[in-house]
Amino acid sequence: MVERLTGQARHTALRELHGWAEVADRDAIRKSYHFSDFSEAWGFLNRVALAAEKMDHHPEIFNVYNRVEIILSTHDVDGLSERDTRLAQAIDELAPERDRKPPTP
Ligand code: H2B
Repeated sequence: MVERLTGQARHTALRELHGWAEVADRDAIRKSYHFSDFSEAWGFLNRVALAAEKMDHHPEIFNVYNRVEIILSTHDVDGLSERDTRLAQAIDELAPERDRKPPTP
């Protein structure tokens, strides 16, 4: 059973992410990625699609040429859940290094 992320668990889960921000008008998180061209952006989206399908959790994807915005939220709870933060981590692993969390020294 998936639950909406609240309180300390939510705070901790969001702190673990890099570059993801809470959406202002709904319970969701968003991040923008930038690529050198459309082909690179679409290559990334192909990998995101495969990861999402494997996790049975599906992002909202917005693409304009070399820009990609991804919004994550869980329909089943009408808000943010651990499924979103898990997918956010997985997406970041597919992203260019500049868009990932810097390694801890
Ligand atoms: N994706 C998202 N973003 N939220 C969901 O609640 C969700 C999903 N539910 N993908 C999944 C599929 C559900 O419909 C299936 C049956 O597991």
